[in-house]
Amino acid sequence: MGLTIREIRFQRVKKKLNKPFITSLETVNERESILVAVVSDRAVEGYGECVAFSTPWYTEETVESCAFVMEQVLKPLLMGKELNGPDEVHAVFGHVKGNRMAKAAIEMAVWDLFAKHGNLPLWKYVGGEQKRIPAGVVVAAKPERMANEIDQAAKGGYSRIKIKISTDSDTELLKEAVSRYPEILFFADANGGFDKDSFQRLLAFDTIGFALIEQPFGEQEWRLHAKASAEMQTPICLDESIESFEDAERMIEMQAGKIIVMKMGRLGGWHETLKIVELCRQHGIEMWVGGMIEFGVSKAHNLALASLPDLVLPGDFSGSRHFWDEDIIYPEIVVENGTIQLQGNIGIGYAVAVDKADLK
Ligand code: OSB
Ligand code: MG
Repeated sequence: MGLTIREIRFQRVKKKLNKPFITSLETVNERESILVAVVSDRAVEGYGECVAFSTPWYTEETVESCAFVMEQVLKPLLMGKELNGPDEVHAVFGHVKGNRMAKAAIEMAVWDLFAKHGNLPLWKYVGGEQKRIPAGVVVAAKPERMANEIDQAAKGGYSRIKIKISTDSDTELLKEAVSRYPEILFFADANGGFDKDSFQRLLAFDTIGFALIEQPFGEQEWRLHAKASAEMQTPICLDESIESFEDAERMIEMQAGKIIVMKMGRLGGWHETLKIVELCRQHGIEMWVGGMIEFGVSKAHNLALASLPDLVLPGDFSGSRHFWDEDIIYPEIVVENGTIQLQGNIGIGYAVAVDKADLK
C-alpha cells in the first residue's frame, strides 16, 4: 500500500533535566532535541525524534548538524516521494554519507506513518509481541549519590539498574552497593572511559557481580574489547562502537563483545536496526535497548523495538518523570511493578503534545 510524503515538519525541544546526568565523559544538564512530523497524502502524521546531543561527546553528530542535514539534505530527497514501504527511505537516503541520527529521526517517523496507515500499533507492525517491557534505570557512580539513587530505584520497582563507572570508581563501594540487592540485575557502563593504560584497572570490576560491562574502551578500540572479552568473566557489551550492521559483524568476527546495546538513533533507524537484530539472532548475540535521555517519541519507538522476541535483557527504560517534569507525549510513560505497558493505539501509540515542547 503506497503513500506519498506531502509534508515534513521539524520542531525544536529543549528541557532542563530534573537532575544532572553524569557520565565518564560529560555531564548533561539540559536536553535539546528535534521532533520530526512526516505527513502523508491522506493527512496521517508519523513522528520521529532526533537523539543527537548539543555537543559531540557521545557521537560526532550534534543537534545543529542534524538540523542542517535534516532540513537541507534529507527533507528535499523525501518530499513528494511515493513510497511502497518504510524500508524504501533507507535507499532514498543511501547516497548521503554518515549522519545516522539525522537519518534515523526522519526514517522512524515514516515507520510510524506506515504503521498508522496499516492500522497497527508500531510494535505489532515490526513483529513484536504484546509483552510488558521491563524497566531499567541509570545511576551515576558518584560515591555520595550512588547508594541513595540505588535505594530510590529499588523502591521505585526497578529490577535492573545500570551504574555509570569510570577509572576512578570505588570498586569496594560498588561491590557493597550491588550485594545489597541480590534480586536486582546490575549493568555497568564506562562510556569508553578506559584505555590501554587502565586495562588492569578494568579487571577489578570483574568480581562485582555486574551482568555486563558496557563500552569500557573507545569506539575504535576493537582489540582492547576483544582482549577484555577473552580475559573477563563479565560479558562485554558494545554501545558506541556499533553504528552499523558492519560494526556488528566486526564485533562478532573479532569476539570483541557478547552483547549489543541497540539504539535506533545511533544505528540510523529501523532498517539497519532490524538487520542487526537478525544478525544477532543468527549468532546468538544478546541484545537490549539503550536510552539516550530522550523524550517520549524516541522512547515509544524504542519500546516497540523492545517488544521483539529477541530483545530479552531489560533496557534503559525509565518513566517520563524520571528525567522531566513533563514529557512531550500523552499519556506519559509510567513504570508499574517494574514494567511498562505497550500501548494498544496505532503507530507509536502516544499523542505528541508539541505545544509542551517549549523552546525556552
Ligand atoms: O551510554 O548508554 C549510554 C544516555 C545518553 C547517552 C549515552 C548513554 C546514556 C545512558 C542511558 O546511559 C540513559 C537513559 O536514557 O536512560
Ligand atoms: Mg552506553
